[in-house]
Amino acid sequence: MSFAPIAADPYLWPFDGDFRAENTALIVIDMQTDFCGPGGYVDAMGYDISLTRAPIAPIRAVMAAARAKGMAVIHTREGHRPDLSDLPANKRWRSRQIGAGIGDPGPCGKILVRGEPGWEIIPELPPLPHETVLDKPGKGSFCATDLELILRTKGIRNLILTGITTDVCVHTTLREANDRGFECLILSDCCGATKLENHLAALDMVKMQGGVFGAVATSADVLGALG
Ligand code: C5J
Repeated sequence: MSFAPIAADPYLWPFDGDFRAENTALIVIDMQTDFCGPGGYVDAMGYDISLTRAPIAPIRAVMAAARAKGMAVIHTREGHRPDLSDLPANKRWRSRQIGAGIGDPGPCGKILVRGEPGWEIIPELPPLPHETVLDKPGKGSFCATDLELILRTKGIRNLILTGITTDVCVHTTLREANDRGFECLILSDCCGATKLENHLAALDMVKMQGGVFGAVATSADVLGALG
C-alpha cells in the first residue's frame, strides 16, 4: 500500500517519494513509566512529567492509523539487567548525582531495571502481541540490540520516530538510524523532553543542512497521508 509523501520540514518526505506500509516502521521510543509516569525516573529527578506525557495522545492516534494500514510498529524500552551487569559505572554515578540512582529502589521499583513496574511501557500505549519490543541498555536503539537486523529483514527503509525524550533517546536513535541509511521522519508532537527548550532545539537540529538527520512533521501530517 502506497501513501502520498508528507509535506515535512525541510523537504517532502521521504526524499524519493517511496512511502509504503511495507517499507516503513513507526518507532515508539521508551514510553515507560520511568520516563513519563508518577514516581518514575524522570519524576524522581524533579522534572515536569507533563512535558513527557504530552505525546501520549498523538502517539496513540498515529499508532492506530499505522496498525490499520499494516505498518510495522516497534516499541523500545530503556533498562538494565536486574544484576546491573550492563549498567556502566558512570551512568549509575551520574544518575545518583541528581537523586535518582539507576538500579536504586524508588516508588516504582528499582529505577530503569528490567521487570520492575517503572520500566514497563505505560498502559495507554500497549504493544500488540505480534509487535517487536526492543530492550536497550543505552540511549540509542541500535546500540547493543538487534534493531538493524530486524529492520533489514522486514525490508524497512523509512522510520517514523516518536517517543521520549526528544533530545536524548529519540535523537540518539535518529542519528544512529540516519548514519545507517534509514530515511527518518520525527513527529514534533509525538515527542517530548524534560525541558521544552531542548525539545525545540532537538527538532531544529534535524532540519539543518537541508535535513541533516531527516525531516520533521506532525501527527496530523501523518494521519492525513495515511488517510
Ligand atoms: C533518558 C530517554 N533521557 N529515554 N532516556 O535518559 O530519553
